[in-house]
Amino acid sequence: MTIDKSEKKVLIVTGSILALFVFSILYARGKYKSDLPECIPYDKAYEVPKVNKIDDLTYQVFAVAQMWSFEPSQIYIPVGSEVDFYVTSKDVVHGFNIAEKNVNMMAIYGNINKTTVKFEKPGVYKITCHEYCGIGHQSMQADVIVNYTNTTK
Ligand SMILES: [Cu+2]
Repeated sequence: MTIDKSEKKVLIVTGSILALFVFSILYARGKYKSDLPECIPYDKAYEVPKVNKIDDLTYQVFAVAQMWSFEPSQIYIPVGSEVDFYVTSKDVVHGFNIAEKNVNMMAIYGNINKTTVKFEKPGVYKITCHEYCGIGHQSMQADVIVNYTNTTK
């Protein structure tokens, strides 16, 4: 059994493209420390928006998206904090993107997505919805305000 020359070429090209894709994923994972958001078991407690202070530089944020806002809408944390975001939605599917941070998650009803972000530089980091969710979509924003010591409850 022989393989046609042109079939051989197609196999080589396809194999090279696949290898390039796999390499790109591994490279991005290493260089940009990209990670998949964690999916954790659903619990009604996550539907109550809040900021929990674990210690001076460790916080938990229960972020709740709903048409058309995020709660809490202002999150105050000191510089150098590490924040665990637990994201859910009360209605439709929303997006959860934090500017300048490698966070691009979905907020889904009945689901909790978790990610951890470290804020090393002071500033205001915008959280926006990047999944079209209706007429008020463009006004869905919240702020992570870094370099303050008081926290929203
Ligand atoms: Cu939206």
